[in-house]
Amino acid sequence: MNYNKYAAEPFRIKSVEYVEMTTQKQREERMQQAGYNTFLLDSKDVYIDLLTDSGTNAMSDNQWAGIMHGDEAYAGSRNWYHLEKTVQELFGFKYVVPTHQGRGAENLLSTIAIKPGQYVPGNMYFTTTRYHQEANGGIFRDVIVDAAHDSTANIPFKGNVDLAKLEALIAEVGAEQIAYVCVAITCNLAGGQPVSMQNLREVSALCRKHNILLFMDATRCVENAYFIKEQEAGYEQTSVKDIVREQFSYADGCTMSGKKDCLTNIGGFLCMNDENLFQEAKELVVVFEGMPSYGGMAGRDMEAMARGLQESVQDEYIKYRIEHVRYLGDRLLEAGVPIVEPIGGHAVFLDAHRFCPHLKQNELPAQSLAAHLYIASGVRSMERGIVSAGRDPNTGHEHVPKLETVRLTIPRRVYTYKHLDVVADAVIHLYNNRNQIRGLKWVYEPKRLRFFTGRFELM
Ligand code: PLI
Repeated sequence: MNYNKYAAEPFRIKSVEYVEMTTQKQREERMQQAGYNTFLLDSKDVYIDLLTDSGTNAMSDNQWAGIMHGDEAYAGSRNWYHLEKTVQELFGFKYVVPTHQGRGAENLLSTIAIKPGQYVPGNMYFTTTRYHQEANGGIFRDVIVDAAHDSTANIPFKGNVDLAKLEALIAEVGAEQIAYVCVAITCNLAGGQPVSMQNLREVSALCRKHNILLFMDATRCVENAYFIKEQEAGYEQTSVKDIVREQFSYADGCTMSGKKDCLTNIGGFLCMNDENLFQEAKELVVVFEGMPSYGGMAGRDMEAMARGLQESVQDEYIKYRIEHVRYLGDRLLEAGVPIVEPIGGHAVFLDAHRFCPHLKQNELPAQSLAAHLYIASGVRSMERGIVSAGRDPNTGHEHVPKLETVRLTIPRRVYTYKHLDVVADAVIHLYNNRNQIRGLKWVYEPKRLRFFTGRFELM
């Protein structure tokens, strides 16, 4: 393996956080106490935490300095104006509404834009996004390309919308029955797979032809932009900053979780160009989040986000970010471990179907694999398979996704390449002993977003 092909960190480390090591015996106990759900482990019991890249970013000295410039006024904070201006400049939308995190923005958008019984097509579901759509009477329809459901299809831009599927839905239900189209850039559950600029352009043209709104889930839009620069003809010389802005030029608005690409630990926002929608969102934000000049964020957090956004679009940072994740994936591929290919933006996804062929999907292979990886190594990961997919709210039937994965999610600017070696060695060791991984069964299934707090026991 050629280690030199991966970009080095474009920063140095000023502050460190010690983590505790545990023994395998301790971890067996902790995992059992946590009901074999990695969400229910205590952070102190985790050595390398790859549960999520959400809110787990390390901030820069410049962002920490911004924290001291927090203006904590209840209304009209100067940090809000800084954040609003930064988002308008980088994303190009007219209006911005702050929220406490991404799902706050999803709640506002779903409430104001969906009439019960309307469809919301999207490029594969995301848990909280679909929850809010369905809670407002919307019907989610997956219109992602088929290849996205196949972990072995190693082709670029697997997050793309299949235009034929979208056109067929419009013909089937009529444009007026579609609340809006939601395109996630990148697509998280497909493996952090990007959407090409050409696809965004085509989806936008189709939506405009039928007078349908197009909203993007901007959560990992900078990672998406880097893939476009790297892999889409004609963008090699374009800056990531310009690509980010072009992406959004095809949309009517976006929801954003500030906890990922914004390089902060909390926050989010909703953007749009339509003045009426903006008025409605502003009326509603005060009910759920707070004044339209903070939306659930502290002034200091808005300042950190404004500064983080500027840092996130620096070409050297985002190149390092993508290559850092790719390094872990390449190490696993080299050892023959089955993962979702190509390697996506924020995480490496283990393919639990191929990792644990001795387990059926109702034995919850990904949930069990995540639990066993923790027990073996202290590395925390997350199930992204049948447990996360949940149930259809109308029929009560379980969704059965083709992808049954464990996500090794890399926080931004937190772990070194050596940490990733520890993770790779642990996964490879477990893969070589995969027959010992036993199935799990439910002992407590929550009614909503069941993966967060569900409990299991070994079969
Ligand atoms: O966790 P929030 O509420 O700030 O954002 C919700 C959200 C929306 N869209 C997408 C694509 C996400 O990935 C997302 C949150 N993701 C989490 C928490 C994750 O672990 O992937």
